[in-house]
Amino acid sequence: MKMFRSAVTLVALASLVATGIAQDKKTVTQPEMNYQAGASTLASEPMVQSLNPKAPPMTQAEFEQARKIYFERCAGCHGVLRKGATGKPLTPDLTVGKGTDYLKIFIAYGSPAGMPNWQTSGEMSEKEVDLMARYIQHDPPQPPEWGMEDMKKTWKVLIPPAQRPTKKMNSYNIDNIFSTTLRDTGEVALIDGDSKQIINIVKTGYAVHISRMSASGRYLFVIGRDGKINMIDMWMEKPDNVAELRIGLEARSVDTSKYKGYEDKYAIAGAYWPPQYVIMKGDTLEPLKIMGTRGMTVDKQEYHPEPRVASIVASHFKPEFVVNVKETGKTLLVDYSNIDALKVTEIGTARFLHDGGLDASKRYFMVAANNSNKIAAVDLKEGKLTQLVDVGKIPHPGRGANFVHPKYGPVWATGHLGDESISLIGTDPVKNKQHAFKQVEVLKGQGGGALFIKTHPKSQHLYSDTPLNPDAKVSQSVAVFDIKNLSKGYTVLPIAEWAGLKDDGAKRVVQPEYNKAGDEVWFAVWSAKNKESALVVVDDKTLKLKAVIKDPRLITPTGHFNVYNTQHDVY
Ligand code: DHE
Repeated sequence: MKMFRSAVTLVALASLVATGIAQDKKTVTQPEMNYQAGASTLASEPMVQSLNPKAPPMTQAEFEQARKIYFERCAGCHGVLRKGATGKPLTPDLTVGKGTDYLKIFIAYGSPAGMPNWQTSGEMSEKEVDLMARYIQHDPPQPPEWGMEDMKKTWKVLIPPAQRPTKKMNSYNIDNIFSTTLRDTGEVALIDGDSKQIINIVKTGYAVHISRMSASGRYLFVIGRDGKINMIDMWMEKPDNVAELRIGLEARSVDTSKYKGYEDKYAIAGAYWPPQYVIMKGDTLEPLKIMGTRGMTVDKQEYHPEPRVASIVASHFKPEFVVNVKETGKTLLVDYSNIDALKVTEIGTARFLHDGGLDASKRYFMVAANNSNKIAAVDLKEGKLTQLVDVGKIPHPGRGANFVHPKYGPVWATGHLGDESISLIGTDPVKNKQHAFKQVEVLKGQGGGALFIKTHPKSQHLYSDTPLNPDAKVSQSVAVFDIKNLSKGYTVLPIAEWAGLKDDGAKRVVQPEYNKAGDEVWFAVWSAKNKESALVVVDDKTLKLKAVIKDPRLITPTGHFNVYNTQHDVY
């Protein structure tokens, strides 16, 4: 292995490499890179290794170490099989020709197109950079598949339906319970929204991504990053797990059937790896049907070997699940009325589909295609794409926010990771046809790095967080707009400061979430697991601090979901 010659040559080469690579790649912002680069749970999975004779030699131990780093740091952007997503493809046909020195510079210094500077930022040592430069010239090791047999081995019905309560056994106001992810401990905290007391800390998969309610509001479903679903019965004296199942090796989404006549009948979950979705029995999580998502992309119509399942929502118009496939850019309407003869309507939208939510009428699913800077509006009644709407850079709505705009009628809003804009899209094709599915107004928020935006039918405020903004002042506060007077601009609420935390954690303010009444807004103040975190509750009328929830068990709180609002898709 040649050693670097001098700092001067190195910098010159770095800039050459960076420019060359930037030319054939869209610019990606740093907040988005950091966001996508979350750890994959595949790092600990056994994989088959195939050594490419053209690639530089590596010992087995080096290969294993590099593989672990790859899945913890790189797979989120470059893909499990290194076919590329937000980041470039890194398959040996492309990397071997570039050579180790070139790749080392690229990894060490990053690129203006958004590749992080892993070595100069201090996140990787020179030795690790060398390891990674060699690793990506070898064939990507393939993680195992996860079929019915594997799934069934992980399936546990802890309390069978017949042994569960036949009526509510507690005195909680279930509608106002919050399910809060405790990201790094592999738990969720169930918090009584009325008393602000923790009801139970429930063991789950690692880093639960989202919580969703069954149609009846009795069962809570949470999915870990590691693909483990837990089903929690809210009727128990102390709500707790009644069933669990691992649907894949890495996952982000879960929902349950909500169409009339099918309430609580089925659950569905989508996996990042293997690329598949699974329909389960709604009361036991028994896996019934696995469907793969590998296939052709919407634009170039090329085969993609690992199209991850992003957001899933249950339709209120038909017995259908709306399954959004990231890398192929397709929205699937999965008809569950006969799962032995499953009908899937495939709607081409745009790449890469990520998160989204329903409009106020629940007829349209608004989903972010973050690599195309578009929102796709999918009509769940007619089963077709209504419009692709151009918005700001890298839209990221969470489930978005619905309100009646004084001028444009009903709108749905999204913030953006890549810029400070907040896009408002008209959603009423009946009374406000001229504004429907157009970006009718752009508000200026605090900055890029926005993840979640929220309002409530009873509120006249719109809240936008910015947890990934590089400026701590911005990531630790939230912007609030007055819906009746949007042109006035926003008010900043210093949520992290209000939390009064004892140490200097990141204190990122994440995800506004209303209580059932729509008069309180909850925020997570998220710091690392060895630092204090909290939940902060704001009075929506006065915009003043109402409560701070602190508890040594509230470690790394991120998403938090109010039972009633989640059950009824109120946002
Ligand atoms: Fe999320 C929603 C994927 C990083 C917190 N996130 C979603 C959804 C997807 C997704 C597909 C939509 C699910 C649905 O509606 O069915 N998230 C990803 C990623 O791939 C990504 C970029 C990187 C990763 O490695 O996971 C990522 N997400 C994050 C975070 O860093 C956050 C802030 C903390 C965490 O848990 O890691 C985070 N994501 C959330 C939350 C939601 C979410 C709280 C639900 C929002 C809602 O209102 O429904």
